[in-house]
Amino acid sequence: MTESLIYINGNLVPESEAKISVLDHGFLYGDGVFEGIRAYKGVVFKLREHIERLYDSAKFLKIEIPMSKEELIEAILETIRKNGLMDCYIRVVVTRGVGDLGLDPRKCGKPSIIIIVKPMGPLLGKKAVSLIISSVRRDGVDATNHQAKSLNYLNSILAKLEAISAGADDAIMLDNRGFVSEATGENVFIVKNGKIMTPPPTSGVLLGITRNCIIELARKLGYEVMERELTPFELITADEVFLTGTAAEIVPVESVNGRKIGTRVPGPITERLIKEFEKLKGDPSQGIKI
Ligand code: PXG
Repeated sequence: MTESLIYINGNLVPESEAKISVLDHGFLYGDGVFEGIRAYKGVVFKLREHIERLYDSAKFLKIEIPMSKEELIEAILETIRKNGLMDCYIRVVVTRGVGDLGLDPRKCGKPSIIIIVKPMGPLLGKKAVSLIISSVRRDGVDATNHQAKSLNYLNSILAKLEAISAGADDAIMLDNRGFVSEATGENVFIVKNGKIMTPPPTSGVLLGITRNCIIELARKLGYEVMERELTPFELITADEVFLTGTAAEIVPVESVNGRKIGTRVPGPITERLIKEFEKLKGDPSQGIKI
C-alpha cells in the first residue's frame, strides 16, 4: 500500500516522515484545535462551515492561524487531490506550535498546521448503537467547553472508557446541571410524539455541523425541531434517539442504560432523515468541489 501524503506547515510529506516536535504544545498540553471533515463523491461537505468553526475555535484559544481561510481551503483541496481521493475523512489540526516546557504560550513560535486525509467508513461502524449515561459530566460552558473544538478530549475519553467497560458502544454525557449534553464525539437528538429535540449550546455541546444540517433538513421536511434542555428521563423514554457527527454520520440508538428505545430501530423519522441526508452527499451545493 502506498503511503498517504500529509500536509505539515506547507509541505506534503509521506506519512512515515510526517512528524512534529515533542515540544509542540499541541502534544505537551493539548493546546490546539481541529476539525474532522468529510468529502463525498468529490465534494468536501460543508467545508466553509468547518473552516469558520476552526477559526472560531482558534480565536477562543487566542491562536492566530498563519493562513487566510481561502489559503487553508486551497491547502485542504490540494492535499486531497495529491492523495487522489474523492471520498475521504479530513483531519485539520492547528496547534499552538513548538515551544518549551511550561504552559506559557508566548514561548511558542508559529502555530503548526497539519492536514491528514484518509479513506474512512462511518466511525461507530454500526447500524444501531447502545449507550450508557456516563458519570463523567460534560465540561461546563465556563470551562474547557466543547463549543471550541480543541485538542483536549479527555472529558470525552473518560466517558468513552466508561462505555467500553460497561460493554456499550458509546456514552451520553450530562451537563453540570444533569441535563443531557451530547455523546463523546456526536450530538444527540430525540424524537417524541413526532417532535425532534436536541440540547442547546448551554448544555455544553459542540455546535455540530451535522447537527445544524439535520435541524435544517428536518425543518425543510416539515418537522418541528426544538433546541431545548433534555432530562435523562426524556432521553430514555423517547420514541427515537439518534446521534449525529461528521465521523459517525447519523446513527440510530437502540438502547440507553439497558432500556430499549422505541418500538423499532431505526424509528421512522430517523430513517427518513438518514435517507434525506444521503441525498446531500456529493451535492455540489453542499460544499466545495475538489
Ligand atoms: N460533539 C463533539 C464533542 C464532537 O467532537 C460532534 C459533536 C459532531 O460535530 P460535527 O460537526 O462533526 O457534526 C463532534 C465531532 C473523531 C471525530 O475522529 C470526532 C468528531 C468529528 C470528527 C472526527 O473522533 N466529533
